[in-house]
Amino acid sequence: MIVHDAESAVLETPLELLREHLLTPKEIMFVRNNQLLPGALTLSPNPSDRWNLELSGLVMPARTVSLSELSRLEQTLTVAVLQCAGNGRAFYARSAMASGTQWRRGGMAQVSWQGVRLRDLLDSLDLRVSANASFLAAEGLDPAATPAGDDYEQSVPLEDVLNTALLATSMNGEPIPAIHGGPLRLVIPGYYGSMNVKWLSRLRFEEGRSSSRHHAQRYRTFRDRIEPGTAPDVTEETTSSTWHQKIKSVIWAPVEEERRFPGPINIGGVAWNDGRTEIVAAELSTDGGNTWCRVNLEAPLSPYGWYPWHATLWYGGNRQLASGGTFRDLRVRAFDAYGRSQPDNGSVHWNPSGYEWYGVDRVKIDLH
Ligand SMILES: Nc1nc2c(c(=O)[nH]1)N[C@H]1C(S)=C(S)[C@@H](COP(=O)(O)O)O[C@H]1N2
Ligand SMILES: [Mo]
Repeated sequence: MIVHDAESAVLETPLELLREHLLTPKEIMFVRNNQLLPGALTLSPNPSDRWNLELSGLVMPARTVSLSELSRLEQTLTVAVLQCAGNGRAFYARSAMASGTQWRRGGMAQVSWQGVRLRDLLDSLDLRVSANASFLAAEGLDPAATPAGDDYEQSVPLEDVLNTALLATSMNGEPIPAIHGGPLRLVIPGYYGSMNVKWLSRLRFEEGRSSSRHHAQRYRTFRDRIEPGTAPDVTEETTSSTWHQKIKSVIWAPVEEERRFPGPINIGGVAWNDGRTEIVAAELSTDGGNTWCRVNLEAPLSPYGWYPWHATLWYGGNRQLASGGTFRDLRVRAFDAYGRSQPDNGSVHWNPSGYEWYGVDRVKIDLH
């Protein structure tokens, strides 16, 4: 793993490992903790048999739900891409460096989650949510990083997630590992990783959004274009939360600066988005973006999953290069059914914290 922070555990998956699996095994799955956790980061802050999920706010009656109660309710299985909103942040440095972990492409994973859909939980426990409740606030049990710091909490639009959000207890067919939020995690397929609150302890149904710094100040992008390197004030009017994942594709083979010799070169990667609109095509350029051709796109395991794509480039060799080698610029971009794609220059969406990078992916390979 690429260790960005060993103390709190911020770990990125190298592409050479990520591309080996359709479902990312827990052993190589990226980790992003905002807090310092006790127990060497591998222990759940509370044992499963004493875990309670508190449901409060604009819901009647307010109550707690134990894990064994959850396990008796109807279970739903979903495959989804979990991606840190900061994945790709390092590429913003092409215009100005954004602050935070310099993730490249490996701050993501595709896993299967199992749990109880929020809608099913409310229906089967006969809970009534007030019509005034527009947001769902989710709180994790991890302590704030400093005594005065805010708890990790996020809110999401209730209506939008009611049928998709999962109170997940299993990942890839086994109990969710503690480091990934076990025993209970809020999983919102299609949403950025930051909204998938680990060690879920409380869900509040509310009229407004969470005032936690992690929600109100962090994990936001500016609605209008801002000058790279500047940091305008963050207000509710000028910024949006990192909720729905933007359409994105990456090249994960070959990897950056990989050396290739005459013969076929297998190029491949994945494309994905928020799962609300089908991805219909991906295009590859082998000449730095001048010309593009369609690549083979495979169906995803779920609308929220990766669409694998691949192409073969024939490299005939070039005697003039025999000694030195030369770089070839590969680029990929995906399109959804609405025709939406990725910006050629991802930095047009520059923001101080470097969230939601979804620029055309570029990889240089070294031809010999
Ligand atoms: N309680 C809690 N949930 C959290 C976080 C956290 O620090 N605390 N980090 C979030 C962020 S920013 C990301 S990208 C994902 C990372 O999930 P993973 O560690 O399972 O890969 O968890 C999210 N959920
Ligand atoms: Mo994240």
